Amino acid sequence: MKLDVWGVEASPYLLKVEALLTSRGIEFCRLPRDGSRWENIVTAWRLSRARKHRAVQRYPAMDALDEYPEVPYLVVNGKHFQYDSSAIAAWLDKQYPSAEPFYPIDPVHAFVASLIDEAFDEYGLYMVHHQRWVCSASDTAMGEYTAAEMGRLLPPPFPGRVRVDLPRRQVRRCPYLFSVAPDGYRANVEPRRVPPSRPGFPPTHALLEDSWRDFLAAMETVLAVQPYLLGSRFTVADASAYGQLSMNLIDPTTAAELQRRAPLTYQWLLHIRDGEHRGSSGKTVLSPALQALLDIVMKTFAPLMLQNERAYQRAIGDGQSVFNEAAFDRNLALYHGELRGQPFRAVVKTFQVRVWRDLCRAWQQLAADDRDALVSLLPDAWLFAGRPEKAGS
Ligand SMILES: N[C@@H](CCC(=O)N[C@@H](CS)C(=O)NCC(=O)O)C(=O)O
Repeated sequence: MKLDVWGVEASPYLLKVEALLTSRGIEFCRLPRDGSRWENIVTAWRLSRARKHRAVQRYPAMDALDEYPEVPYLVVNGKHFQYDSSAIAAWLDKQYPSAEPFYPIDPVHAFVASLIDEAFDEYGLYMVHHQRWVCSASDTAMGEYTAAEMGRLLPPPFPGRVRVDLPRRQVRRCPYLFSVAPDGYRANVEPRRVPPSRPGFPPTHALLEDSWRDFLAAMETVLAVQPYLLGSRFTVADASAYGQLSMNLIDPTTAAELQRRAPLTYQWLLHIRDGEHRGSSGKTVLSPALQALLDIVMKTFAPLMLQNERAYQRAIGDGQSVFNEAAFDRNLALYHGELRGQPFRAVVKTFQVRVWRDLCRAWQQLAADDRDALVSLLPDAWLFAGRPEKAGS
């Protein structure tokens, strides 16, 4: 079987999928960067046709709550496509059976691995997107990287447009990705690169910056005592933490701050980027050093997902049928919430409903003893049981 990835350096999920493949010693090419123009054109055409016919698969099954992303995709034998980085990890575990799977065999460890994986995918993304377009606004190299990669697919003058237009688009999308500037926010960049505020939306810059610092401090605590989040071997939790945090390695201001604040994490990101995690092995463990990471996950990701789920229920009850970015752009399916004592306003995201339901289902499927063991590690574990207590406090 021939595996390739379709995506760009700027995508944290692409970096995650690459780290998974490398960890298993699977050879692959990154398209379009490493493909010939012809191979890239054929793959782009096949992918767009597969997306149109809903033939892109998510392992083990598609879910109506999911949306196809722009990137990344796993390309199987040049013509079949898989999406969703977490599902790809599960698919790799099935296709390339290993005694040391990305999803640990121990159900408690597997639950924690999924929780960390999804926390980085859904909340970590907001922190690192904010780092790129707000904290590294004046020096991110995202536009240059993506233009160079897309230049392997598109002829001039399109890559030049990508370099200029894509950063503007990503800055415009900051509020959709939870980063809302205070009114009158200024930055030393061209007007279309100034991170936007949005009427009626409380500012969230401080919330996202505090969260990023807390996640990094928690990573440092774990990496001071062990090589990976669940012990001596690389799991889906590491893949996701790596994907999100290493996205900022091409954002000089953030990369320098990351190295200063979290030197162990910075070295760890380079170690995985350079493929040195390949073949890591050993039993998974839940070490006490993981506590700070679990605490911050339960203070940010979990209450956000619960509030999104509840807003989804209300919106469905009101007859709403448009969600995600399409709704955000039309001021539909919005809700007010609170995270770490800070108010926010967001749009209902159906793919996050799916993520949260999967986690809650996994929680329910744990044996009662296993759940009890986790309750002492996960503050507010009741959130997974969906009891009607107050969320976001
Ligand atoms: N759940 C997906 C998420 C992928 C994703 O969100 N990709 C981003 C780019 S990194 C995307 O396509 N965003 C929509 C866009 O840019 O239009 C995964 O884990 O692979």
